[in-house]
Amino acid sequence: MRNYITSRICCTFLCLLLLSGLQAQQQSERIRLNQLGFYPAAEKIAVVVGESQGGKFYLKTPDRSKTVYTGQLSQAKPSEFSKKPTRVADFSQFTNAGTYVLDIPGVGYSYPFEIKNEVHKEVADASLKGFYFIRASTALPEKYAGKWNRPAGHPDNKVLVHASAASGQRPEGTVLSSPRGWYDAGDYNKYVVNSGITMGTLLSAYEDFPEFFKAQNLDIPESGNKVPDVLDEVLWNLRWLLTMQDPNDGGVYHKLTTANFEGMIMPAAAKNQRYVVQKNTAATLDFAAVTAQASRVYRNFSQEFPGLADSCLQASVRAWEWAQKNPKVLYDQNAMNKQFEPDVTTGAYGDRDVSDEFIWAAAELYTTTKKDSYYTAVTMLPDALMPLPSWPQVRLLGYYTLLRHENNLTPAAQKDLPEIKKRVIAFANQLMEGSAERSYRTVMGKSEKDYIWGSSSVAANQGIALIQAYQLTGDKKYLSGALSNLDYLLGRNATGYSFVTGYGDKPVMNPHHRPSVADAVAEPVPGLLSGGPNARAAQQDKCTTYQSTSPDEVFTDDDCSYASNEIAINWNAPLVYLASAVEALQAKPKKDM
Ligand code: G3I
Ligand code: 9MR
Repeated sequence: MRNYITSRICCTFLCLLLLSGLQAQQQSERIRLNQLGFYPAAEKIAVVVGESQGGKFYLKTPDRSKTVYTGQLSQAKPSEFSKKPTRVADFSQFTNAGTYVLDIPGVGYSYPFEIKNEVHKEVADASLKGFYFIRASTALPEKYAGKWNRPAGHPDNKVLVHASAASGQRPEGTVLSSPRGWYDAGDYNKYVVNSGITMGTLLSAYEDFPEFFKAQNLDIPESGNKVPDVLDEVLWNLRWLLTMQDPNDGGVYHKLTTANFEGMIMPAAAKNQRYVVQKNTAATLDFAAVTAQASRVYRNFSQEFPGLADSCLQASVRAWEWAQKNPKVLYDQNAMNKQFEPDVTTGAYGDRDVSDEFIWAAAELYTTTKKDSYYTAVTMLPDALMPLPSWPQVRLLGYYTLLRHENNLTPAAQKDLPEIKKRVIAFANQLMEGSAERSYRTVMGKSEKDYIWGSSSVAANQGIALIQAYQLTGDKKYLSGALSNLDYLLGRNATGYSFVTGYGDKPVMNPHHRPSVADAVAEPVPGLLSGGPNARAAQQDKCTTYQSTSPDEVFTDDDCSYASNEIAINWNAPLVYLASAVEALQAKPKKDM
């Protein structure tokens, strides 16, 4: 009996000890890392945020029974924006494939993550498949869309010409058919300007890494034809885009939209009248750029798509000519609403400077046709600025294209190429500056200005610029920099979220995305990139659930938050580029990653 009691006491004591041990070490969201994992030979960084005692960290098997690597946490350092203490755990030296957790005494242990080749393959595929999920004018059958299947919405075969877009041949109220395309974002409208950079980015991803995309299978209805899925997907939007040009004069409508945003309903339930609105120079030039690039790319698939490349080029040239005649027609929604009925209150995408759109369109038309007249029609290097690509800033898309085709250009461009190359590398160096000393060790976050509406696309577009520099120089520091921003998007950031729906242990769950809100599925539509922290988000969308005012933390995983947690095609496209590029490059690196 005494033995029994003693053993019960011992057992209880042991259990308590074990329990208290377990309580002390719990999974901790304070350990910020790429929640998917790392390539074996790449840099591997985690950041501990908040007070911690420092000392050693342990890389362990997921059950924490075995330690495979021990390292030293860095000195504490205040985060640049919130001033919270941060420490870095760098375990880059450990290269063995497997699944692990980081165990940090006094803090807890991390989400499990993998070290393996192709660690970003699934997210690269999913981010492109995200475009399939936001196709307009079609049903998504279960076979391809799984539990996110839905009936068709927005046939867009009875779209009206808005008063702002009326012309002699197409007076107000003319009925047009303009089906297909992708929904822009959390809303259901289709905007030419934003389609421009999106398609340009996806087509450039294909032009830069064709082998990667040729091997990809997204399980979309067109998979299995002889065309890479990325080009099938882009074609869904291209077919729509081509209908946005007025065949009578070559000008391009700004957008296809309802007068006001629809409610948070499914596509099939959204029945409000849709319009095409005012032609303008930015939309027309973005159209010219993309159709010129498409002509070049789809020319290699002329058996599958007879006539497509020629139609694209013809459309591009006509758009270019319209813009030459109408170089300063800006889209000003407020001014438009003073003049025409009904008022249009959906996304404005109003760009006040179209000089970069001229550069991009000229670069694409020139590269496709090799006609010097396009190149010389613009000042290709008007100043030393290198603005990061975004929907109103497309100059660099033109530069990237010229560099990509450098061996196949005429002397007109050849003379500028060394300077353009120099500027892209200098721009990459500028982006890299200070990233090794920054608390999160990412290129993203150098300035508060990185945290704008759609900041995730800032991180992804910085990544693309760094990939360009890597392609030009072969210097692996640029590739590491690009990867640091992918790490940022997948969890190594001040919010602790993976910004890609469906990927990571703590992914965003409640994006401002109508189907994700309105369907009966708990999980949001997968593969979509949330906009991310935005210093001014609270003022912009008036959501009341923000927890912080630190620019890198102004984010709320709440569907009220369109200024920090919407999704959008021009954010997903650079994610596709970045994730696909690092995958392609790790499979066939110029040097070790
Ligand atoms: O141009 C100024 C710049 O001069 C200034 O330095 C900077 C400081 O923040 O602001 C710049 O303007 C910003 C503009 O984007 C251009 O980047 C505005 O403040 C900012 O409010 C604006 O946000 C845009 C937002 O629509 C509101 O118009 C986002 O870029 C854009 O991605 C977003 O797009 C919406 C569509 O309208 C509708 N569909 C959904 C989509 C995603 O949210
Ligand atoms: O849903 C809209 C989103 O796509 C836009 O980015 C955002 C800003 O233009 O506007 C959202 O719509 C909101 C509207 O502006 C104000 N009323 C509430 C709407 C959605 O909840």
